[in-house]
Amino acid sequence: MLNISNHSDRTRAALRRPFWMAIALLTIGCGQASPPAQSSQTAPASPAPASPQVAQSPTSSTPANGAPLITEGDPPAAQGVRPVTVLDGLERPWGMVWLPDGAMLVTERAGRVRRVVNGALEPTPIAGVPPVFASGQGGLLDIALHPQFAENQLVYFTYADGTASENRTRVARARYDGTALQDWQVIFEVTQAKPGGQHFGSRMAWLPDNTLLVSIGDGGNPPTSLGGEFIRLQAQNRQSYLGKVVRIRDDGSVPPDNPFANASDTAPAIWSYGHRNIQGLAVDSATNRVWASEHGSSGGDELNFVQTGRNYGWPRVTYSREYGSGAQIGEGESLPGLESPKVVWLTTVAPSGLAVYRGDRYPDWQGDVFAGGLVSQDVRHVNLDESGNVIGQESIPINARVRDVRQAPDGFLYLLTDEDNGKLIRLER
Ligand SMILES: [Ca+2]
Repeated sequence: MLNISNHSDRTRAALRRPFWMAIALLTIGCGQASPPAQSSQTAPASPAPASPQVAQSPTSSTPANGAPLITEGDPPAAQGVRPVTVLDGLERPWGMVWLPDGAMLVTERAGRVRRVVNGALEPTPIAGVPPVFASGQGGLLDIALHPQFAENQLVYFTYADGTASENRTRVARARYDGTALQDWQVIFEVTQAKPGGQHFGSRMAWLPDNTLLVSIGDGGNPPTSLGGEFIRLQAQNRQSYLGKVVRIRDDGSVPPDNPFANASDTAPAIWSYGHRNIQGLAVDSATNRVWASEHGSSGGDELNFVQTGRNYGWPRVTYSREYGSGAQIGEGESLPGLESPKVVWLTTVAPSGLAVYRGDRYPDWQGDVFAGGLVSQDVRHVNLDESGNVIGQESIPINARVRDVRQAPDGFLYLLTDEDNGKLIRLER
């Protein structure tokens, strides 16, 4: 875990205070903080240059209107939460779903789908997965069931396809007949091929109208380039699917009410843009709000409230810095017309996996967001009020890289750890 001893005395003092008081002290106004230069994704942050201010009282405004909660170091640790290991033996698991019969399907990045029955991992992977580009951050990634899976047995996957020099994120669906995956069908893919093994995204989340949101990464860090410029600039190119959330129908076609469906200069599946690399995406089943956790460059990871047609800024605005040099990226931290995050984590979390809790196992967590952290090796519990405003956060330490966080049909939150011997973990209280 990153150590709070690296932070300023004021921040450290804040972290010793009771939870809500600490949150108030760690909440600072939009645009008033400058992130410290950081030397690498895993390096501890430098002391915060900002003066913590007392937070505004939560308001009834929509979550689009609040200033970000900007945090540095570890939030206060949650009390009374027990991570219980259900099983291990998963090699770099990435995503998971629960079937109507209670069994689970879990993806492994190398290109396998594993089944869990009665809490036990079956030794033989599910047949029917084509080869994937399993290198770097690429491989077999997310998995989702069609909302009418019980009738149509359709399972959706995201994955990296191609070679080290030409690859892209794809979305496919296949029919799970109870034994194997049949009729694997690619329904969407990023138009441009890119080189390297970085920033594929990719998470999926269904909207209530049975359209599918899919997050696509920006293609990679400098010096990864496309067309003679850094590929990350594609996140602002509305003719590219890199650095976007796309919205498609269940067959991959473009819904006619997409925000840019009729704009001749915009790729029609784009739903939101200006994203670096979203690996956590969840729809609140009660409010239909869409939340996404996004990797920043060095420092400055984000939790965003994502709305149709909006520009989330990357790489024009960000709280994160260049790896190595710590140089500013783009034009600053925020600009008019570009959406600011709801939470900024100046100390790297490397967020992956996201759930908005709507179960009955933890009544006081209703409607809150839970974000897995690869580098922070925890789950960030972001406390939201009924209007979706961020009113605090705490850390649930896991002591392993957390790749995915999901609410199961049994009402518990489950995690996958990103390890060669990865675990399925249930959070109990
Ligand atoms: Ca952003």
